[in-house]
Order: sequence, then C-alpha cells, then structure tokens
Amino acid sequence: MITKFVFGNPFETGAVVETSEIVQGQLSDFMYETCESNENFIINIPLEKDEAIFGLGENVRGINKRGWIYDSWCSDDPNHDEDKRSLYGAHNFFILSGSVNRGIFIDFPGKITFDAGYTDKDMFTITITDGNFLVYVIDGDGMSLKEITKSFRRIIGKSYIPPRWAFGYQQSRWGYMNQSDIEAVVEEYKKCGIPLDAVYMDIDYMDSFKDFTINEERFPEFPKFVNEMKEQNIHLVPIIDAGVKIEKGYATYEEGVKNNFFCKDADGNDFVCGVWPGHVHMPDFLNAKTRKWFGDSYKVLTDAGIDGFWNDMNEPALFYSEKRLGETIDKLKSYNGTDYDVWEIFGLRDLVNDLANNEEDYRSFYHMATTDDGEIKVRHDKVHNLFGYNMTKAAAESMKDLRPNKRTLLFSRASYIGMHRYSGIWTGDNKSWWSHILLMINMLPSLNMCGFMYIGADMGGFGSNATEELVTRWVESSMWVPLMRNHAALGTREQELYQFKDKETFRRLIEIRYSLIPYLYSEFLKCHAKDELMYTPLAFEFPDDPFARECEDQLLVGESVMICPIYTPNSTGRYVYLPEDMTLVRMRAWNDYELVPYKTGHHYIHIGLSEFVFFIRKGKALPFANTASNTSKLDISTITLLRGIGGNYDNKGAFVTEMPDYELWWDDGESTDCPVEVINLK
Ligand code: MIG
Repeated sequence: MITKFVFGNPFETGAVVETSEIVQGQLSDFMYETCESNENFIINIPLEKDEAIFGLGENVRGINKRGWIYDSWCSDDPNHDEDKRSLYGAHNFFILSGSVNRGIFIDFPGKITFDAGYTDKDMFTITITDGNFLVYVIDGDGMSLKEITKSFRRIIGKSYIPPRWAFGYQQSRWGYMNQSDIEAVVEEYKKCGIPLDAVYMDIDYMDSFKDFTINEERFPEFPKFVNEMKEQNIHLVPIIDAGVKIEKGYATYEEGVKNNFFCKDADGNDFVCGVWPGHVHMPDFLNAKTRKWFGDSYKVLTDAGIDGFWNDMNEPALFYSEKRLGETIDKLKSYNGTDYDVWEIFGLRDLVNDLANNEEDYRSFYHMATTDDGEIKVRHDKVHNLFGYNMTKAAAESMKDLRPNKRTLLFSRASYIGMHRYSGIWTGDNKSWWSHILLMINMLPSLNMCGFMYIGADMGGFGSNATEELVTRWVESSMWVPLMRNHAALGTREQELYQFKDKETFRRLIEIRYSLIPYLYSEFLKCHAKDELMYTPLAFEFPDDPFARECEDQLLVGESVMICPIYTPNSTGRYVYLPEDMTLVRMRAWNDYELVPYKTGHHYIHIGLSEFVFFIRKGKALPFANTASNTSKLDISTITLLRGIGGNYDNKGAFVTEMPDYELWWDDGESTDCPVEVINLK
C-alpha cells in the first residue's frame, strides 16, 4: 500500500507521476513522532536492533546506510570520502528493513538531513528544513524489499533509455584540446584493437567556456569532423555547463538577459556568480520558458550531428558569487600587518576557502518557478535539488523536436528523483582510489532503487593518479555498468587503456564487455519495463540469509549473474559468499573461458589480474555474443548461452541437468518508438 501524507503546502517537484495506486493519509495517522523546531520539521523513527536502511541513491558509504548522517543537498565536492554527507544527487527514498519492511520517500527539494543512527544509534532522525513537503510511505503485509522498490519505481515513472551505443566502451579526459587530440585517441584505440564507441569533449571545445559555441581554431570544420567520426562509428559527446558567460554580444547571454531567463538576486538584478567562463548568470531552469529556450539551444550541436551530451556543474556549482568575492577581497585588504596569531591566519585562509558553494550564496538568488498556480518567486535554497534535474529535463524535452524519434545519450551530474525519466547520471569527480571501486558497486543498487538506470562512475578514477592494476580491476568491475566511461581530470596521469603496458589484457577485457552487451541491454530493457532493479543487493534476494543480508561487495546483475569484483590492490583472489549453488565463469578472453560448479557457502576464489570472473545463477542462462569492435557491429545471431550448472533428481533418482532458456529483449537500439522484440534463445 502506498500512502501519501501532505505536510503544509509542498512545492511540486514532478518526482511522482503515477498516482492511481496512492491513497491520501491523514496526518493524525502518520506513524512516526514528529515535531517542529525553528524552521525545521523533524521526524523520529526508532530503529530495531538489526534494522537495516537501504537506499538514499547517490551517496557515500555502503549499501546499508545505517550508522552515518547524510544531507540531501546536491553538492559539488570532489573528495568523496567517508566524512562527506552528500554527493551530487539528492535522492530521498529509502527502505527500513527490520521485522517489517517500509519504504519512505520524502518529496522536498530543499535540504534534508538523514541522521541514520549517527547521533543516537537506535534512532533515525529526519530533519526537513521547512514545513512544506510530502511523505510517501510504502508498506503492507509482508512486503519484500523487492516489492517495495518496485512499487516506488512504479509511482515515479519509467526510467530513461539511452541509445545502444551508450553501452559500448567510452573514452573521456578533461584536457583533449582539439580535433587532433581526439583523432589521436581514436587512432590509438584502433591500433591496439580495443573496441570503442564514443569520445568525450570536455569544456575546452568551447570558445572561452561559452555554452553552445565551438572554438573554431581547435575545431575548424566541426560538422565535418563529427561526420568523419560517425563514419568510423565513433560518437562525440560534448559537455554543457549550467552557467552562461556574461559577455556582450554572446547570443546566449543576450537572449537570456533580454527575456529574463536568468535567476535574480534579492534586488531583482540578474544574479552574478563565477564558474569556468568567469562571471556568469544562472539560467532559471525552474521556469518553463527558460527550459524551452535553453533546451532548444542544443540545436547548434545536434545540427552538427551530435547525438549525446553530459550536463555538468548543475548543482549548481558556484566558484564564487560576485558579492562574496568583493567582500572577501575587501577583508583581505584589511589584513595589512604581519603580526597575526595562527587563528587569524586560519581565518584568512577560510575566507578564501568559503568562496565556493557557500550556502549563504544559495540563499541569495531567486527563481520564477512555473507551477500549476502560475509563476511563483522562490528562493533558490528552497528548491536547490531541482536545478540540475530541470537543466537536464530542458535538454531532454527539446531533443524530442531536435532529434525526432531518436534517442539521445544524456546524463547529468546533479539530480533529484524524477530526473531519471529524462536521463542518466554519472557519479561525478571520484578519485583513482581502490575504495572508489567499491563505492561505485555500492551505489549501483541504491541508484536503481531511485529510478536511475543509466549510471556509471568515472572508470579509473577522475582525480588522483591511476595505476595499471587499478584501472584493470576497475575495468573488470565496470564490465556490467551501463555507462562504461574512462574519464580523468586535467593534470592527472593519463589513463586511456593504451597508455599502459599490458594493452593485450585491456583488449581482451573490453572485447568481453562487447560480448556481454546483448545481456546488459536486454536486462536493462526488462528492468525498465518491469520497474525492477538491474543491480540487486544479495539482501534483497535472500532476505533470510544473514550472510547475504550483510554482503556489501557482491551484487546480482539482472536475472542470471552474480558479480564479485576485486577492489583491493595486490590481490590474486577474494572470498566470495554463495547464497545458492552457482557456476563460476572464468574468462581469459571472450572465446577462452571455463565454467566450474560451486556449492552454497563461503569460498576463496582466485582471480588473477587479467582474468574476468563472475557467477551464473543456478538454473539461469547468460547470452553471450561474438565480440565486436563497436556496438554497431554486434551480431545477435552469434549468441550462445552460457548455462548455470544446476538441476534436480528425477523420480528415478537420476540427476537431470537443467537446460535453462533465455529471453532476449532487443530493439533497433536508436529510435524512441521501436517496439521490443522478444527472442527465445534455447
Ligand atoms: O570543475 O569540465 O565533474 O567530469 O571533467 C570541474 C571539467 C568541472 C567537473 C566534472 C568533470 C569535468 C570537469 N568539471
């Protein structure tokens, strides 16, 4: 049962779209203790001894979120360590799993704090910074974790589906400066025989970081270049940033000013802050007219043949606000002697550090949000978590006209539940750290729970310097991740796969990825249609198994597979827990592998650096195609089934091996209205 409780007068976020199954609850029936203090509204949920908390989407820490405090607040912070309380997305859905399971979604676009047993280990305290919000509660007789997730996914509407090429291997790096840099990447991949589908264009393709411009010195004949790449089946994916450069004569700026498309400060002037282009204005994405205008501006790029985008800096990230910058400089000027104690010196340092993403700045600008009651002026911090969502919605809606009946690759850095209907996400500026491989694995199911299906982390790590071993293990761990994109920051060690010594291993691994794409794509379509998880924690499938319930480093992927990635250095294997009998698959290449049956229980599994190892579930089959150098070359007629060894004793006592079938879901991979074809593989 899904019950909706209305507190005050909530802002419509667009997260929930399917209302037929929802009943309205009376506040007097709300099952938890609530109280108001200052501007805040507090919900207290006592936790049972072993109650687990699953969900909260993109976040730090493990699959079970209990034992830490999280903020729902889209944040641009490149240090994703355990100290943090939020990342780029704000996803307020979670399931409490104790003697009963209960799903809760707090639909509120401002800041929320989820104190999940941090202050008091037995209490979950939710602090909402305003009295106007919605709570959806999903519970009922013996509802399982899977059923609750499915109910939630049903009410938030169908997830975005990318074009099939977006399941291929993709290369990115902040620092490809021009056409020849990109050509060299494509060339090197070709030379090594490593399959490739896309190369990314980071901010340097633009003219002075101005959205919807192309630097003509660096890309003299851009449409021609896009086309040449397309002839090699390589898609170019440019970045779009949220802020619009303030520059006389720049069309996007002029149009925005003229039509009041930018957010305003308290005095009604266009709000000025700083991002890559220097001083910018922020488009008011909560306004429908602004969205239409901004989305239609992607036309310069779609006209040039571009069919994929990534939306960045849309928390929005603020390097500074003009006002705070001025004040800071004045204060710095007031430091004129040298006789300061250490605290004063620290204060000086903090002044500069506090310039970026300052919460006070988020309280200093306004939107004219389009709502059912007309345009409403709202202060940014009250709707902060909707900014990136609506930037991306703008692009997605215009794509219907700009690229009719064609799917466009689109993913965003900031997000809120609801955006999953328009695009995917990537998990932002991680690092080349071993712990971030596990963080990626941990986020996959939580993101799926919140509707995000086309997802991925920067493979190899964005910040910090990668090693060959780390990248190898990260490739193996990303084998089942839809967005398999190697991306790295300016100034870090180059980590394109051809930069390393054992190129042969990378070729073999990426070739295996292409053999798996039919399965990945088919499972993606099924989970989309059925509102199910593509990445299922063992706890969800085997809730009564105490080992499965606590397992944080293995996942079920689709219906047939269990993964057990290596995320520690200098390892030649790991412990794996099998909640049921399964079949190990050890691959050295797409056409060189062996299958070994294993019994339920704990096992130490050797996994050499260049080996790709996973399990097929009992009674399940995995479709596996001949590899290809590109998704356009995949041939599903080459598919064979790898089968989980399993079976039963018949009534004469003989062991009968099952020959499970697989239902492959397939379509043309590029149009929006293409019906799914169901192919029964035997
Ligand atoms: O402030 O465009 O997350 O993927 O390479 C950094 C440069 C801005 C942040 C993105 C990252 C991208 C980078 N951007």
